[in-house]
Amino acid sequence: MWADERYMPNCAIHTVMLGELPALSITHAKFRAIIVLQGGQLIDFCTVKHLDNWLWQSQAVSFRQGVAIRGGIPICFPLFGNLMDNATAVQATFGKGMAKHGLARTSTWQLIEQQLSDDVVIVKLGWQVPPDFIEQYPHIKLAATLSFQFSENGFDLSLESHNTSEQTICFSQAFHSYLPTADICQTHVSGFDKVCYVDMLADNTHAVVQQGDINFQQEVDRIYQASPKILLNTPHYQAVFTSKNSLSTVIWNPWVEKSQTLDQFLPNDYQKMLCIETANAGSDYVTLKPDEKHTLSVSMSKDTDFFYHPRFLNFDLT
Ligand code: TA6
Repeated sequence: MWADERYMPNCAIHTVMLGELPALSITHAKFRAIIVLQGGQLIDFCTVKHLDNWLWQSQAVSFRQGVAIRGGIPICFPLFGNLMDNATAVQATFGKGMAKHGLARTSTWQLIEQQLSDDVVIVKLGWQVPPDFIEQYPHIKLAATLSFQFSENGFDLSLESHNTSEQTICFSQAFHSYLPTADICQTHVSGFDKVCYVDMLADNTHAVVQQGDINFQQEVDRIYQASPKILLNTPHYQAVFTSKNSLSTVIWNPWVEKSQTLDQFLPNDYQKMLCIETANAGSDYVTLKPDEKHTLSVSMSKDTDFFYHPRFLNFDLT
């Protein structure tokens, strides 16, 4: 039974200002979350059991209008990465001029729905398509809704895209999730054994096969061609990620040299973060005919029993 926040003093959604940007601060007896309306970007989430921020943000982070925020979960949409690294169908949809990682992460999202209960909070945001997008692509009409569901077990995030134009649209996308670690050298990502990936740092784009866990001893920027259930192992916590309607996963750590080129990124930040990005990216993309919809989702939980359960090895439990 859903309740209104007036009857639930422990549970509330308030608008706060972070630098130049308005954000939704969600307080609940069992969890906390902060979503910046620019980019619809979840930058902070914790539960009573796991009180540290589950998401990483740089100490050099800044909250400025029109500038992508370094941390949390930036939404890359309707393009992941540089246009030229995308499939030709995506390039043909947008032509030249689409900004790296798309426009959604720097556009404003508007609160369209909120539901508060004893156990969960649901927040839905609608994408305000920026005027320069409408001007540049008058023939492309893409509506998008972001849905967050928070609970004491973790959170679910989904991005629904709806093609409201009269032509087919091909786009790429990612939840560019920044995650904290106490030490990147002792951090391992499981779930990708024998999965092919494209190394974005190599000259060629031939797929390489992953052997065992993903470890970090240098810059890593890879598009894995699958979205398995993922276990993140760090020295101070473990987390499980499950996704739907994603056929690729990006794993990224900039290491030393690349760090120096990044905005809002301190020299040693690379030691304390990594990105696990639920995506449709690289050779993978979404095709929507007129009036079709697609929903990309990810869930993050620190209940790792699920990952180790024997049934997990053989069945898709999602
Ligand atoms: O997801 C990995 C990546 O595409 C990298 O190549 C890297 O440059 C990164 O995203 C961050 O991009 P940004 O535009 O936020 O600096």
